[in-house]
Amino acid sequence: EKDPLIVLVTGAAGMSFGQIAYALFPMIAKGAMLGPDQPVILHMLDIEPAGDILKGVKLELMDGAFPLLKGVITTTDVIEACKGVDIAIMLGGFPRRKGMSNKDLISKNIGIYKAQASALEQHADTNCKVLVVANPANTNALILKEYAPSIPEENITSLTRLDHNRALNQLSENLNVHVGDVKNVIMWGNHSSNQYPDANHAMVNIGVGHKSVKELVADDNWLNTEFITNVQRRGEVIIKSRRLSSALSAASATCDHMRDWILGTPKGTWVSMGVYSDGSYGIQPGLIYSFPVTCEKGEWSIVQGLKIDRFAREKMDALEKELIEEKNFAYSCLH
Ligand code: NAX
Repeated sequence: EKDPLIVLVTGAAGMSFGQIAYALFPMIAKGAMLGPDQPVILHMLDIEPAGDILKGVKLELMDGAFPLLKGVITTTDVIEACKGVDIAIMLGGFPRRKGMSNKDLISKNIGIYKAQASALEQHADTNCKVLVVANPANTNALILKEYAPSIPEENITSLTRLDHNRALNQLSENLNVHVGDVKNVIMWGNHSSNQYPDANHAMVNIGVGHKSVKELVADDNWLNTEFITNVQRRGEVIIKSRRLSSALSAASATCDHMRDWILGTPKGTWVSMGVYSDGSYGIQPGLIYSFPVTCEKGEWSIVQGLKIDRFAREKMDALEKELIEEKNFAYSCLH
């Protein structure tokens, strides 16, 4: 049997907004994140007022009698939470209240990400892999990187997989094909209300090979209009109807992100991840920017050489600009 991996989940009580953690734990405990033969130990961190809730969730996890789950620690102490961690899923953060701008949110989250980054740097495994989900996810990841300089920069990523999966679903509905037969959309840049799903390179499995989405779609214009707004607004639609924000789809996307990163992407398939920009596609190095990536043996690499049309270029640049502004603002609060 493999040695267990220690998985930290922050925001583990899922106290208010959508409660992603509550949907995520059974997935992790059943092997959906790290594979059906990989035992795990969970470290659940939340803030003091959520301490009791954490204990309740732990009781339920114990009652799940999951064969892969080798231990559960609930804590409100960031250092205890980070000890020996192999994988860190950052769901915790200051929640966006009505009327709060992105800047307000960034300034509220800086202190939190600074403390958690230092604790990870000092107490986690040296090769710890980090996924930031809490918003603003790209910039939170950047702050984390800033305060955990000894964690390799390629180990710090942010989530755009939920948007990626939503885009796959939109294409599948429009083309009336199964979502499992659609691949290679791209989320470029920032997880924000201006997010850009790009289907220019997306493919559909038609049984005897693949056809491009562009070839199959009845109205070419749809890809640059409704398709984009449908993906952008999906979160709001879900909040209206569920009265809570997306949780099971966010948890599933979180598992997809980590599983593909650690166990590898299928041949011929790429996924979207917020990663440290190396200047690919002319994007400023040093931003956490979402790119199409393939993964092998626990390492991601950015898919190179895709042809970018003018429409996509403008969107990519606008999202880069947004991230530069967030970065500059965050750094002005730091230094
Ligand atoms: P919840 O409000 O249900 O849970 C967040 C938890 O974080 C709460 O239990 C809270 O007590 C805790 N927390 C706050 N400060 C903390 C700290 N300093 N240390 C540890 N825990 C702390 O939110 P949920 O719906 O689970 O969403 C979690 C985060 O994911 C939010 O920031 C949300 O905006 C973000 N999302 C990001 C997505 C993405 O695609 N990147 C999509 C889903 C999600 O909306």
